[in-house]
Amino acid sequence: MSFFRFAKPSALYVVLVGDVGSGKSTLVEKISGFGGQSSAASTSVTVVSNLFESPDGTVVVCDTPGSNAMDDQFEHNLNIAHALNFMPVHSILFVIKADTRMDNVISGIRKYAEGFIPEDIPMELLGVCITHMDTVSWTPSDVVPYIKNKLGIETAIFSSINQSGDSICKAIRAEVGKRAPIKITVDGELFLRLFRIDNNNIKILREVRKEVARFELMKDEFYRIKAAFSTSEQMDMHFEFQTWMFEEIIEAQKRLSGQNNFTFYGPQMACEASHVANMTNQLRKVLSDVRIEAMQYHRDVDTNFRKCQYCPVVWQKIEGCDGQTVCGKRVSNLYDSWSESGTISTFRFVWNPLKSKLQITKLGTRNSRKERTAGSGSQYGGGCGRTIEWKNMAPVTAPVEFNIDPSSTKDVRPVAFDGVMDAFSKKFKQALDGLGDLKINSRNKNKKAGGAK
Ligand SMILES: Nc1nc2c(ncn2[C@@H]2O[C@H](COP(=O)(O)OP(=O)(O)OP(=O)(O)O)[C@@H](O)[C@H]2O)c(=O)[nH]1
Ligand SMILES: [Mg+2]
Repeated sequence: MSFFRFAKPSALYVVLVGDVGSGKSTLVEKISGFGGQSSAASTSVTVVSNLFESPDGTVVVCDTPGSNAMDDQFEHNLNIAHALNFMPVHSILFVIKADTRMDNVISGIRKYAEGFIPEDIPMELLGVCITHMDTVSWTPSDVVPYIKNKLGIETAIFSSINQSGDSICKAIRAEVGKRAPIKITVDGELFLRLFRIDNNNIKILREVRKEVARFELMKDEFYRIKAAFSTSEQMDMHFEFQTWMFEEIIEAQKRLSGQNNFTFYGPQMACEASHVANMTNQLRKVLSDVRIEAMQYHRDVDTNFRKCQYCPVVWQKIEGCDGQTVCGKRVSNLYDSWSESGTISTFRFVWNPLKSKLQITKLGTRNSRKERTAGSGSQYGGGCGRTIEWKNMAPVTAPVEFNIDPSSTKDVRPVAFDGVMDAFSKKFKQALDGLGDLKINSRNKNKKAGGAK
């Protein structure tokens, strides 16, 4: 007999994910004392997410369907998303079966960790649980240094067939008990970033690889060509190049969709969108490298923000001295501090697919000082016009928009054209709502029964 109940506010919430047959349901049986969840079947046995509480209420664990199933991948991953959204998560434990060769386990974990982009999911949430430890001769201490130091995964738990649920709970408490849970909201966009639901179509996957290789090459070519330009030109070039790369991702998305006649309609929609999203994730990693490099140009800029003594306007000192100026006298962009002549170079980037060469042409220069006054609205561009002095201005915390990681690639949508993303998000939300509320299965009769949320 089971009861549905609220989770204790102090309960640790752990979501188990992993391949078919890796031992997720067996772990859940041990932790909760509920039987009948696991199976030796070759196809995924668990098809929806199920929540269970440990007898002492300290751990709530979620059993999810195998994420690599051949069929129903969308439904399986939808159920995992449902579990992640349920309540703030302490850990997403990747359950992996121990293999005689330790290397195979490590590469399995590496693939899992590399599948995520840190800005999509907080990395501290990712953990691993290696099951079937009774079938191998190596021990946890052989593998923990790799997991924690090399792969940067902080949480590692081990289990074997005869291990008690109590000792697994104890390990979970020890590994994630000190951490605050993190609220995750998987919407259509995050779903496509986190999960793959492609159909292993070799032709499509080959084209994806080609696009990624081309992107890598563009980046390498850029760094090679850039070296021949002056420092200030290099900086202007770098910022323009990352904008061009951003646009090229959308072009690559269109190419992949066109070559494979994707319609983003009907039952194939999720799979097609996932192919594009998978490619996009890989291209984002390349773009992120370029943006991280671009950040270097900001490093000498004084990023302190200070408030005008007379009006609510906040200023960032980008150039000039500590002496007097006028509130509202602004530089319109950061380039000025490097550009001695007050000009910004502009470039054109063209990729030659036949020669696999990038061509960069300098188009000319714009006068940045002219732009500075144009279009500023009022005479003092938003300031009060009174005389201010940096040393007299109160420091303030940077406005939210300045705290955004400049290397972030979240602005790249998984499918960025023709309203596909919005259509997918709508479908995703409908499907998620259709799953209804999740409930926590509990054996503990002494505690008040209730709904899940
Ligand atoms: N020897 C051994 N067998 C295990 C261990 N954990 C699980 N198994 C067996 O592996 C098989 C699959 O386990 P499940 O727990 O059903 O796997 P699952 O991850 O829930 O699989 P799906 O629901 O299909 O995704 C069962 O026959 C379990 O008895 C373990 O630590 N050692
Ligand atoms: Mg299962």
